[in-house]
Amino acid sequence: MGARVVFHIDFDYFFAQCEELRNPDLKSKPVCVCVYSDRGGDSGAIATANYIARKFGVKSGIPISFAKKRLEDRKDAVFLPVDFDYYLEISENAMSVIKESADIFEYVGKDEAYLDVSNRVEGDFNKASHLAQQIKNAVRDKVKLSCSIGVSTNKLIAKIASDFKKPDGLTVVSPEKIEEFLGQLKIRAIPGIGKKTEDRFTQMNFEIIDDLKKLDVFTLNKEFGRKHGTYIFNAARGIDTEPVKERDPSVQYSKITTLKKDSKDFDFLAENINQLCVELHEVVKKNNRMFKSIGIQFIQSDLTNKTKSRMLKNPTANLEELQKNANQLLKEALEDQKNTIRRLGVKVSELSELRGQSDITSYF
Ligand code: DGT
Ligand code: CA
Ligand code: CA
Repeated sequence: MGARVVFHIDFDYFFAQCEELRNPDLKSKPVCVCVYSDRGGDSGAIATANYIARKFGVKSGIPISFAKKRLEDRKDAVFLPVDFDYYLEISENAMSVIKESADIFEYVGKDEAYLDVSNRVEGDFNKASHLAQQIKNAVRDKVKLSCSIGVSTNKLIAKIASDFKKPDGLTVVSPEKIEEFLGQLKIRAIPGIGKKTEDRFTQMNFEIIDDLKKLDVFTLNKEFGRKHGTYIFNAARGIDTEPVKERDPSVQYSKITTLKKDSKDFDFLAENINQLCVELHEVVKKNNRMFKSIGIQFIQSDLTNKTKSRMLKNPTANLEELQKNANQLLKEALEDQKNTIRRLGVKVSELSELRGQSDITSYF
């Protein structure tokens, strides 16, 4: 087997860039995309922000009120609510452009994908570099979106490389450059190394990936457990054998809401579930899909998660059937429920295409 050539493609400041796309006036302003909780006011968190807003310290996950504080001096700052359906539409358009250039296409999420292109570039990193540039151009021309691409011999290094130069980056790490490229990076550049692991290494006076090579696999396993330890050992050396696996976009649709009050009362929750089903059904209908699996999700007052799902005998696109099943799942899930519930969600998966305009109306 020749050298693998793997791309990781990640759309830049994705939700915020989508907002700029439909309103180009936003491009010169700080833009924050917000997940408002239904509790009113500015309660909620920032999903993402464009690079102008990031200069002021706004980033994913911080409370909306913090972001407003940080952008106090920018009277032109814009705060918008998330519009997932619209982002999904842009994502699907961009993904279908990208897909054409892949031997194997693995959808990861709305804004990222892996491509195996080993065959079509014949293992040649010069050709790979050209192909990556072509993809960036095509996505820009056809969808008006900028993305960053990492190119290397496996998924791990490709992912690290796509993040290396952002936005609008292209980083090619050919086999002979891997050691040099990885060695100088901060340890947290390795995906899966969070704040906790990073802090442990800081205590040992380790800062860059080269420092990690001083530790043998036994020491790492003892410190972080066998799975994580071995992963870190291999990652520091750029070793990753995970294949790019064919996976298509839109494996599921979901809707989630923050309840007006924390509760475990069936009637109150059922009312919310039914409304979520209506909204979810709209998305399913718009995307011309049927679903075979239905699930519900609780985020409980202590922020722990609980899910329950079931598989139907046959795919359907019917709202009543969705509501009936979601209600049954709710009843079952509440049987041994101790905590009250803060957020409630419904999802459908095992999607298939609903073909033919004529039978759409009869199905819905
Ligand atoms: P970048 O760094 O230019 O790739 O920026 P993004 O915004 O594309 O960041 P990324 O790739 O980490 O995340 C993709 C999308 O996922 C982002 O546009 C919004 C969403 N997202 C990321 N982090 C969070 C978060 O902490 N909370 C919520 N609600 N959404 C998030
Ligand atoms: Ca991104
Ligand atoms: Ca991403």
